[in-house]
Amino acid sequence: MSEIFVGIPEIKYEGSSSKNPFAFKYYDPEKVILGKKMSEHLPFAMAWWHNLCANGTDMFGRGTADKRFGASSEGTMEHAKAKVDAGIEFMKKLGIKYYCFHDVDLVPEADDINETNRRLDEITDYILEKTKGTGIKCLWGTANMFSNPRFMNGAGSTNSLDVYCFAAAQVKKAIELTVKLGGKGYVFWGGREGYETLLNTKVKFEQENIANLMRMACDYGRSIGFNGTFLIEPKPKEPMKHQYDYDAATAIGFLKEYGLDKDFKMNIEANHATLAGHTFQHELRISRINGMLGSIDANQGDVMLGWDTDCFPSNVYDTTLAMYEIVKNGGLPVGINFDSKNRRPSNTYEDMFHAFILGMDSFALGLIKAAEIIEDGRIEKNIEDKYSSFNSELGKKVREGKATLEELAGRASELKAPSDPGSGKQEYLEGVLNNIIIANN
Ligand code: XLS
Ligand code: NI
Ligand code: NI
Repeated sequence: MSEIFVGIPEIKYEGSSSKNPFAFKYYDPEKVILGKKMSEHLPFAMAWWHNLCANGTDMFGRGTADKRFGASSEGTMEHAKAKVDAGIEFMKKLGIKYYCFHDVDLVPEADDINETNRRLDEITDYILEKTKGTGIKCLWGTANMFSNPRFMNGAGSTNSLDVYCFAAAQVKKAIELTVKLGGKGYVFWGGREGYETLLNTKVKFEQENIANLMRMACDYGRSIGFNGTFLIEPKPKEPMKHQYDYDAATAIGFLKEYGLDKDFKMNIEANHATLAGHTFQHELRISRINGMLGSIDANQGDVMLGWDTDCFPSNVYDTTLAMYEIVKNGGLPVGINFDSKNRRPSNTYEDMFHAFILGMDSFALGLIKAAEIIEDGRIEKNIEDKYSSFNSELGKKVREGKATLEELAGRASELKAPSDPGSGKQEYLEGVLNNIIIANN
């Protein structure tokens, strides 16, 4: 097979002083941080859809990037195979070991689901053949239950039993493919699972149907040997006005309500967090403290635009605080998927590589800085000190749930007025963070 990304070399680590546009400045896979190699801390994945399918088409104009990768036309099995060839060469050149996919990213969808499934079997055989001996595997798979017009009223939340059966069939096939490709996770992102108006919607009915679909997915997945993690990817809106998996807290509550919390964890996407009015770190923290942090979709939004722009992550403050949560979580059971796309005018093969170099370096630098926050200790010590009044005898009783209102009221009465709870020291702490992030690397 001939080279597709001609002239683009394997991307190597050269250090922060390198000016080579095709080199990593911070991502050094072999470097050991907090006792683990960077490559183990950062299980990076390529999103099939953004990298190999998206060509820059937007609501106002046609595509700007040629993603045929040598195939004579788009929407054919020849093109599907060219995408596999391109994807593998791309991952090899960057040293990326994982990819994520939707069923319809891999092949053009046929009018008959049986033919679509046959195409999926053919392409996944091809992927397995081409990745043999490379160490490249699937990170997670999913079914696209939002693009086809049949899902206009929802997939798991649809009003139509026929459509519900098609959602089930796609989930079944996508789990089978995920297992076949060695995937560690299976994702539900509920793009159409929500509503436009309550004037035509039975909310409880729809939520119960979604939960039943997820329960069937777990039962089926476990029955065919899927030992990985099922994931919900919360998003508050877009495409629907209101989506049921609004944010991590909402999705975790839903999983607990329907007894799915043992099989599922969260796949947190940075840009979805900001759409929900949260920081990325907030969503990671809420997931982590509930034992539900499974995977991340790495990208970033644009405050000036305000929609899911899926930009490649460049903000090192955000990646540092994200990696802090991930390190504190003991790593991620699944991994780090770049659910990110080039901006429309960045339309060359070189731009595809620059985007991943940016994203991988931003996370590598975030990891380095997160380790420094932990080793430096000032921020964590301040938090310990802030809550230290609970180390007293009475404080311990409260923590253990053994105190009574009478006893606490008795202490308040003795004190007459409480002591000053102490400064939050926010500006001091932000200065410490600056000091750590800006210090030389
Ligand atoms: C869309 C989502 C989607 C999921 C996978 O906003 O991020 O790309 O990650 O269906
Ligand atoms: Ni995503
Ligand atoms: Ni998204």
